Amino acid sequence: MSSPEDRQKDPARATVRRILAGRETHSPAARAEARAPVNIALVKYWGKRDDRLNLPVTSSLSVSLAGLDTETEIRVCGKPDRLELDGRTIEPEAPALRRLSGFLDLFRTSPDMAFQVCSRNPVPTAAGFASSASGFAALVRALDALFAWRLDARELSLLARLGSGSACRSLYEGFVEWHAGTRPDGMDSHALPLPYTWPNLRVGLWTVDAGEKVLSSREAMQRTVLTSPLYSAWPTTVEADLAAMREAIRTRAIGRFGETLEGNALAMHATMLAARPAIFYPGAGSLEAQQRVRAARADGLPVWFSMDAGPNLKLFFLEPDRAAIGALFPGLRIVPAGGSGAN
Ligand code: 2P0
Repeated sequence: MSSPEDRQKDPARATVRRILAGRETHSPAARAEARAPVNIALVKYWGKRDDRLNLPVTSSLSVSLAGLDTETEIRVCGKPDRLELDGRTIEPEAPALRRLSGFLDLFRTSPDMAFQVCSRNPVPTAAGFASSASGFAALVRALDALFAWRLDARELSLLARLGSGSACRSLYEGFVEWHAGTRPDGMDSHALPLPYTWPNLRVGLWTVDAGEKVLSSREAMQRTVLTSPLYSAWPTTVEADLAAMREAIRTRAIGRFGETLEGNALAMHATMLAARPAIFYPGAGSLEAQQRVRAARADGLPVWFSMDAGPNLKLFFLEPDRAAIGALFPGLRIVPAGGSGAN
């Protein structure tokens, strides 16, 4: 008889079976490696309609950060699974390794097959800089190489979603929309790139605290959906913000872009504040930095912030304002976003 955990995984196994149906089963290579970019949501994913398949309540829209990739190497080894993260060996019972093993269960071709995964993140792990997203995206690419499946980006996006919802967006560069889909089996819930670029868009990563977050976004999301009286307003907020954001990106309208992303992030945090018990990710340093952004804007500097499930800020602005913003936030890590391409 299958265990409760196995039954839980059933719908995820069904997704994997459907995607791999018709692919030749190759014996795995000895090792493979792959990379995938960090993505930051401009219109957030917050809440699931199915937590076994990571199916979201709403669509979401993100931008991938150029040159900020998680790099992952995978090897087949004897049991048990092993994980090395940023050069650190993870303890067998640690949540990160249990989660990884649960995901790898979907792909083992024999019961005693195990994997050794080494992953290197360009940003602090689990501090709200979205490293689980790039981590699972890099992992499914590495698995694809290891087993020589040759899946396309849509199929890889579907698989990455099973590991972590937002990972399905890290399969693409530039602006990306994760379409929520409507099917109960989730086969229409995957990301696709938007056909727009914005070459002088910049993101500044402002680290308030690089420590691990206290409450995982998985738990926070679930508690918000179940207990927050403000959650019922979230789907309509997202729908309006998605329309505004697509248009702002298409026309490169920085004011509308900034107002929409900042408003969406604050609305997401408002749903969490009203959860019982309340969820509050910002620390004193985050609130002070938010105030600095507002004051700069009042002085005429076009800069906006976003925040995820952690205390750190992401600042959005255009290249000509880089020096002014760097002076305001000394040591700010500035990266290009919005893809390359002709102006
Ligand atoms: C996002 N976040 O859209 C939102 C905004 C955090 C705040 O997606 O449970 O790690 O693995 O599907 O993807 C973080 O949640 O959650 C996240 P699971 P995930 O980027």
